[in-house]
Order: sequence, then structure tokens, then C-alpha cells
Amino acid sequence: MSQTLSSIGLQPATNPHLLSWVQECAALTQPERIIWCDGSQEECEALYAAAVEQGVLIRLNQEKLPGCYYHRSHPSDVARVEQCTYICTSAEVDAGPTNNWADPGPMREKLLGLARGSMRGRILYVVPYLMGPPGSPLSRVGVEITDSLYVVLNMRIMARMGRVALEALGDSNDFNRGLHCLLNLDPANRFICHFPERNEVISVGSGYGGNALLGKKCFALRIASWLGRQEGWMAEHMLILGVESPDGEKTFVAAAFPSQCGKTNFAMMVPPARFAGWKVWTVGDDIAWMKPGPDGRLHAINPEAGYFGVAPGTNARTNPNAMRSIQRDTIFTNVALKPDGTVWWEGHDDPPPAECLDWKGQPWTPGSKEKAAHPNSRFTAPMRNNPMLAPEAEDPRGVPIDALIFGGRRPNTVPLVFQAFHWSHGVFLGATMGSETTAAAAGAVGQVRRDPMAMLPFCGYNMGRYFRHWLDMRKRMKYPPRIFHVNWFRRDGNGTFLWPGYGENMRVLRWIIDRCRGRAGACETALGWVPRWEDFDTAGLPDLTPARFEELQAMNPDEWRREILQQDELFMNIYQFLPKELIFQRELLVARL
Ligand code: GTP
Ligand code: SPV
Ligand code: MN
Repeated sequence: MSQTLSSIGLQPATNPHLLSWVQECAALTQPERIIWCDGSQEECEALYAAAVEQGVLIRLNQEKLPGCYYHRSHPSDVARVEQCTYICTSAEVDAGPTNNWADPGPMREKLLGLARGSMRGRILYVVPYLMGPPGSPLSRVGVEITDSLYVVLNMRIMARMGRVALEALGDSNDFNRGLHCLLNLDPANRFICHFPERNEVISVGSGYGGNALLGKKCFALRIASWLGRQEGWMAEHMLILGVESPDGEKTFVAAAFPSQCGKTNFAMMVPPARFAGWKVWTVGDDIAWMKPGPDGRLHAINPEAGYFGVAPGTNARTNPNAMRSIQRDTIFTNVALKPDGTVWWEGHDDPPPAECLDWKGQPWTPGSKEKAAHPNSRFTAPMRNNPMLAPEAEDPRGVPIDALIFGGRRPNTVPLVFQAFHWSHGVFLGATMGSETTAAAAGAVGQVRRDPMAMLPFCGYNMGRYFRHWLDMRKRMKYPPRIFHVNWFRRDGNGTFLWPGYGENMRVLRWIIDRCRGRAGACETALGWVPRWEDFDTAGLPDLTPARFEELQAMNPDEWRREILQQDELFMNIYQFLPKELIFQRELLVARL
């Protein structure tokens, strides 16, 4: 047992519900020792020291990257695993046709069997965490029990961890129970299971990201979406940002793009020179919890406290605020390690290093065939490092949302931007979203699939009822957000992106905000309202000619015929649960086309 850890940890909590659950888990997993994490600085230092001692982390160059560490996950454990992810409800219909379902009784038995004795000779960490700002009626407590030091250190960055969570919990029994066991990382024993009726998650056999940091996708999306439907709020795979105009007017928007489709980049965007005086503030980069406020508007909080961001492609041009955020107190996972103890990835500002170790720890040179960093390599950075962190990110009331934006990664068919005619049309746009698959989940990359509201892998219940919930939310708001659809990823005949993206997305954002405030023109089309050339700020972008703009916004009837047939496949799959409004919206679209 590590001496480094001998002096840390809280006294066991006094909350009887928490105490008895921890005792139950300890009796099952039989750890050598239990550490109750308090979130303090001393604890943090001891945990990092132990992680380095055990070879879980490598300490990076502390002069160049103070407080930064490096981790390699098992090469078979580098992404979310949708095939091994289950929603375990008493009735199968509650999980719905788009989720893997398992009978909760037998599944629990199987998981408890795998967990039995699995922490022998190891430490069981109790990680209490608060999702959302302290004092917010939207915030929730979770507790993760894990035998992974890497998970503890990531949770510490991603959520408000330790005492603050126990204080928020008090003597309540209302907290998410998350049990995480590494086992031996054999993919055959990898299961990410959700028991929404018990507000519980059991995850075994993976140490990576969304599979193992149970506050993130498991609690804050799958379980929270279930709770939100019952309690009249929404848990969405959305970034939240605030745009400040030169005269100080602030507008907040939330946007749902599927995994690895640009949320972190959009949330941290720096407006180009043309937009002197404009500022974009980040509230959150991955998850939004939203509820109508007393003012009749939809209010959003970011339940997280850090960014688990995609490393490849991140550089000073694409995302300068991310580059600043990862200069200290950051954990890098599955990137390349340079001889000077710094890190590198494909699309980094620095040229490829003459030699380094790749994400598997093998020697790598620019001549190597393999990539140096895994395409789903990530940084875990505290949001307080972001120079453009919105002060409102800590506001217990959340921020009022004026626009909701849906978007996917589509090489063709879908225009750069259009606006829904009204709320139910907007829900239809979200429900029919498609996007190319990415390295964020195990499996083939680059295949267009339906990913409604970017929630296909994250909706904790029946997708048809989820659409119903979206439609019903309209009645709870006096001033619902306007809904838009964007596509940064359209390509020309040579496969080159038609749109420069990143900071230039400010032009699209500006049109969206001006539409919300009744200041921008648009033209009605079959898909929705679209900006005309004269409605769109094109100054300072010489490549953006009227012809190029036309190409970006084009609607090709043959492509749309195919698109509607693909949308029908999802609708047919969930037909018996599909709200009628969405079928009507589909009919109206066909009629307009
Ligand atoms: P998750 O963390 O997986 O939920 O992903 P995310 O939605 O936050 O995606 P992220 O912002 O990390 O972007 C993923 C990839 O898309 C990166 O490789 C980016 O470089 C690329 N990307 C982001 N924004 C744009 C854009 O505007 N244009 C283009 N062409 N690529 C972009
Ligand atoms: C995603 O895949 O959407 C992520 C990364 O944000 S993970 O936390 O691994 O789910
Ligand atoms: Mn995500």
C-alpha cells in the first residue's frame, strides 16, 4: 500500500444512505482500504504522487506544463462503447427501440458477480461530486465509487468534487449512485449499465472517458434525461455560449452537435478581426441542463466544471482559448509524448516532432504510418483555466437561452444554416438530424447515421417519448428559444470543406442572434428560413463569393429525396412511439419540396 496516500481522505460521511451504500459496495468488492475524497489541495497532490508512483500517470515537464500529467489507456479501451451500453428498466418499452435494454434483475446479478472481490488489494475511492453550481435548484449530487485513480483525478477536474458535494447532499437520499470497477479491462467483460428507476449506474471493464467518468454521459445525460422528463426539465448534449456585442448586449445560445462534431470549438470560439469588439463567452462545452425559469424563458446550466476535449486538430488558430486552458493542471490522454516531457498531436501548432512516443508508447517519427495521437485522444482541463469562461457559469439561476442550434457533420445535402419555422418544426429538425460517425465511439468512422438531437447514444429512455417531451416543453415556456440548424462540414467536389469554420462560425452566429432579436432578414424556403447574401456578414472573407455562398446553402432535390428516406428509417423504427406532430412535419416537408 502506498505511503503517499496514508494521510489523506475525509472521515466517512455521516449521511446514513451514503454510508450504507458505500459499506455495501465495500463488502462486495473487498478493497484493502477506502478513501473518501474531500477535494482538497493536499489530497490532490497526494493522489497525483500516487498515480505517478503506480505508473498510472507520467508527470509532464513542470516548467512548460505546470500541474500537467500524461496517461495512456489500454489500447482496446480508447472510446465509448455503444454496444456494451445498456438501459435497464423493468419494462423494455421504457428503454425504447434505440437503446440496448437488459432486464435489471439478471443484469445487476451479472454485474455484482463481476464486481465481487474485484478490489482486493486495491483502494476503493469514494468520490462525491456536485453537478452544477452550488446553490442552484438545477444542480444534483452524484457519488462515484471507483478503483481507478485516473478516474478520481479526472472527476476532480470535470465536476465540483468532495466537501462541496457532501454539503449539498446533507442527509438526503437523492444522489446518483455510480459503481465503477476496472476489472482486468477485458472487452468481453465491459458493461456500462444504467438503472434509471434507482438513479444508479454500474460500469465495469473500462477506464476510459464516458464509460468511466460516471458523472458525465451516464449521470448527466442518460439518467438526467430520464429525471428531466419526469420533473419537467431537459438534459441535453449541448454546449452553452454567450455572445456579447460591442455595446454590451449578451445573448446565450445552446447547440447540440454529435460527439466530435464541434461543440468544444464552437463554445470557445474567438470571433475574427471583422468582429472587433464582439466577445464569445463559454458557459459549457458538452452538456446542458435546462429548465423554464419564472421569467418564462428557458434557463441553462453547465453541470460540469471542466472540459474533456478532443486533442487532435486543437491549435492556436482553431481554438486559442483551449490552447490557453491546457497549459496547466491538465491531464492528457492518448496523445503523443515528446522527449522534453511535453505533448503533441496531429493538427498541433508545433511541427511533428523528429521523434516521440506515440499513444501506445511506441517510438514514432514523422515517417511512421500510424498516427502519433489516437483520433479520440483528449485533454481534461478545468474550466477556470478558460480565459473566456462566462462569469454566469457559476450563476445558480443559469443563463436564459434565446436560440437552440442543431448541427451534424454532413459532407453534402445540408446547408450551412437555416431556421425552423416554429418550435415543433425545430423539434422535427433535431429529431431527423444525421451525422457522420466519429472516433468518439468504437466502430466505423465516417458513416452518416441518424443522431436525433445528438442524443442517440445518450438518451436514457424511449426516443419517441423523448421527442414528445421536447414538444411538450413548448407549453412550459412563454418565450421559447428560436431553433436553427447548421452544418460546418459541407464539402465541394474535391472533398474540401466549403466553409472555413472555427472563428468564422461567428458570421453564422451573428445571423442567428440577429434573427432572435428581430434584426436580420431571411427568405422562406422548403427547409426553413435562410439568410440571403445581403442578410449575411461576408466582409473580410474574400473567398466567400456569392457563388460559394450559393453552394453552401444549396438544396439539391435528389439529395433531399434520399435524405427524407433515411429519416424515415428512424421514424419507422420508433413509429409506435412517434408523436403525430413529427409525422405531420415530415408530410409538410415532402409537400413543400
Ligand atoms: P465531444 O467532446 O466528443 O462531444 O466533441 P465536440 O462536439 O466537443 O467536438 P470538438 O469541438 O472537439 O470537435 C471535434 C473535431 O471537429 C475536431 O477535430 C475539430 O477540429 C473539428 N471541428 C470543430 N469545429 C469545426 C469547424 O467549424 N469546421 C471544421 N471543418 N472542423 C471543425
Ligand atoms: C462524447 O463522446 O460525446 C464525449 C467524450 O464527450 S466521452 O466523455 O468519452 O463520452
Ligand atoms: Mn460529448
